[in-house]
Amino acid sequence: MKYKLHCFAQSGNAYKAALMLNLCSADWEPVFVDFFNGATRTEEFRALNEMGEVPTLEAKDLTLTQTGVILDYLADAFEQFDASSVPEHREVLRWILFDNHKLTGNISTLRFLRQFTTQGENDVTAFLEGRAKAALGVLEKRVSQSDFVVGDEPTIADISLCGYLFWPDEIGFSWNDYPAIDAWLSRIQEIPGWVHPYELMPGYPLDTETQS
Ligand SMILES: N[C@@H](CCC(=O)N[C@@H](CS)C(=O)NCC(=O)O)C(=O)O
Repeated sequence: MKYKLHCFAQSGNAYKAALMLNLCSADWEPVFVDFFNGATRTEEFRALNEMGEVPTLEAKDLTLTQTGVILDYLADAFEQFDASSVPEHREVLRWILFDNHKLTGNISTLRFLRQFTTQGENDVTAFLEGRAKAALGVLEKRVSQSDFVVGDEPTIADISLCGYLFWPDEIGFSWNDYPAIDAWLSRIQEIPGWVHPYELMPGYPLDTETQS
């Protein structure tokens, strides 16, 4: 197996890397990380990734972390979903950084609080919802202007930005409120090799979900 991806089904960050591998028809296998039982905080995992995060990608002679870096590496390796010029590459990176900071950064935490804790709605969820909606507004405008985020072909910017967006119910959003995002997500789903995160990575359903 050429690539091992340390991941778990509920991670939209890990999904970005898993989806890219699948869309590129890569020879890869998932390695389950038991995040909900603290696996990312163990010394063993920290020896693999000092940041204690998935996705962590093991290739033949290197270990990569951070979705933006992994996506950029894979785009290079497979010559797919890459930018077609240096200025376009800069644009792709610009959207990946926006995603990490403003979209995924807020939406992942909001979903975690709503879906995987019992704390209910509070000032923190209200704050995160406001930030997530502001970022979605930016994305909505962008994908109403072109088929994909950077031009008319899908790039790793799209793969990054869509990481958490196939769980609208779990986040508490409806794509009816974001028609351009809705259409853009459909275009991504039409790319050969697209698979929903819960089918692509191990660990779904959670034990607690099975019991309920
Ligand atoms: N900026 C990182 C974010 C990765 C991240 O936050 N991963 C979460 C799972 S979605 C994680 O592994 N958290 C481990 C922990 O909090 O212990 C990336 O893009 O790869």
